[in-house]
Amino acid sequence: MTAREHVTDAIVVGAGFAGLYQLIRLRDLGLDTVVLERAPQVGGTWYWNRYPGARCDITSLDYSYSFDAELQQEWEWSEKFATQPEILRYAEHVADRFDLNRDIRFGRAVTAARWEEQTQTWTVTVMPADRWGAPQDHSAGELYRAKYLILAVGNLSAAHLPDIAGIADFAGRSFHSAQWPEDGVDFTGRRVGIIGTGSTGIQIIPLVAEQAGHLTVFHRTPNFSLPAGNRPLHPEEVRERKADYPAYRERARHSFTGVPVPVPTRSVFEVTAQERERVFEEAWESGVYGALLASFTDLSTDADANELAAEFIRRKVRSLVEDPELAAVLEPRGNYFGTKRTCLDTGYYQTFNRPDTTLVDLRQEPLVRITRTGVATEGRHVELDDLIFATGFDAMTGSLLAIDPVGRGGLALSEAWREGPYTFLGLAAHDFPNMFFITGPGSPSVLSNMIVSIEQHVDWVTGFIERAERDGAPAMHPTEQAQREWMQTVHDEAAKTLYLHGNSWYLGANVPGKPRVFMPYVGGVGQYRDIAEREEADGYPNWERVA
Ligand code: NA7
Repeated sequence: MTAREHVTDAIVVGAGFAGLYQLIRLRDLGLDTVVLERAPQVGGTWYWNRYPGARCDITSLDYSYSFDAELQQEWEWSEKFATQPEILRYAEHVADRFDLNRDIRFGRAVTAARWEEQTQTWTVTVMPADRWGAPQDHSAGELYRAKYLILAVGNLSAAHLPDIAGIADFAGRSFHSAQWPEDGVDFTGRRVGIIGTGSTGIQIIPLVAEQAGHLTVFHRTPNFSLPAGNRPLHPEEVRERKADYPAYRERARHSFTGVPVPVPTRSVFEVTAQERERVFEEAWESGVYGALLASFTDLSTDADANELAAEFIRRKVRSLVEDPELAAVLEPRGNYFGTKRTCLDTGYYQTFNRPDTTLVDLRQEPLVRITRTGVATEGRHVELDDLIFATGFDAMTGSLLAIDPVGRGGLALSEAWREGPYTFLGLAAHDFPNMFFITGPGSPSVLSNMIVSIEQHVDWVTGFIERAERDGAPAMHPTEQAQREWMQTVHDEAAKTLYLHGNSWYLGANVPGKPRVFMPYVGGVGQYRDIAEREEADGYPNWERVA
């Protein structure tokens, strides 16, 4: 391969919300920056996840950038929870408004990154991407070289297709939720099957049920889902929020999840059963991410307290699903409430009251194989025209390890992370100088309002680079000790909670063979921000120059 080479100061991988903001901030520093993006346009996860019903589970007035006062005043959200097309339009608006596209190379899949000891730069290999973002045409590769490499590749961007026997045999149409055709899919009159009832499946199911001739849901673990209570935004509430934005955003930055819900002060055991019910009911109705889990101090830490909330939700499911046998399948069990990301739905449970929707309980009749014409379980064969996989992601590490950067001494990230990810603050890794993660493992990002975390990480990394540039741009990485201690902190924070007991993608539990390590920092975005700011104020004591 004779590759063309481009030299810049910084390379950002990914043009989602993290990459876009990082480009803006690096331009502020006067650095020549290029963004490499495998999709044909900006948006990241909001470009790929175009399945029916795709929405954010954080309210639109929260899930938006705060860095520019005019931007947040001028943009108008239409609903409490924005749809994927609206969020994508917002990303496009930001790209236009700040003239970002001129520094973004679209349709480029990054296939490798290597630290060159001699020149103290990163060399990144890029191939043209196919319509799903995969590299193609290896003869047309390019090389990019820069002092700084920032991986803004997202946490939920490596689609996971389970290893089910016969998966390639299916002769009908099949779709993964995160690789949805750009022009949509018409299911009218068709026999559709869906595997996966996480946040994604729970959004897809009610809409496909409405359109399909018949929908069969292959259901394994029942998740906790709360009503989103979605609705158009009232002009008055928008006006109020916009007037209060500076103070509100500041509260969000120092809150636990990046959404400033009231901090609980009471144990669930301190109140009467009547009061408990009232508080749970209010949180259930609020449609605010994290509200029910944060309604008492001990729901995430005490198994008995958690069970009270879990049982409240099971009662709700029983009241929403008419057939008691179906309700029993759907009642969330097997994980503590909140240890997997709680789903928000619009009419999910009610969908199972439809005569044209069938629920197949894979715990009673395990899935045997996919055939040419449908899905076989131990109990039946379901004939299908279309099959949807809402089976999630190789989360948090999947898209980083797909690039598998090679750092000092030829050390590959996959080797350094053989037993699970090691980072300092989720922002950088020892032996990978001048390379940064935005929302990396070890940061609170996936437990938070992602945009609040993204802005914090990008600002921090920008501050770090600004200081490095002032100091003559030395190659820096976090010390091995700091990294070890941070991962211990991440584990210790999780061990105070019930999170370690959930079979979640936070733990890598959804991908066979993945190291079972709890990856996000659960101490909250406010506490995390304090730690990161102290590191900066103290002059980065946990970093060292590479020799
Ligand atoms: P999730 O939450 O990882 O859900 C994946 C779903 O797919 C879940 O119901 C799984 O069941 C199911 N699954 C996966 N493999 C299989 C097999 N082999 N057989 C049957 N069922 C299977 O992914 P989502 O896309 O819904 O959500 C990811 C995040 O995106 C979400 O947390 C939000 O933050 C946004 P299981 O639970 O493993 O029994």
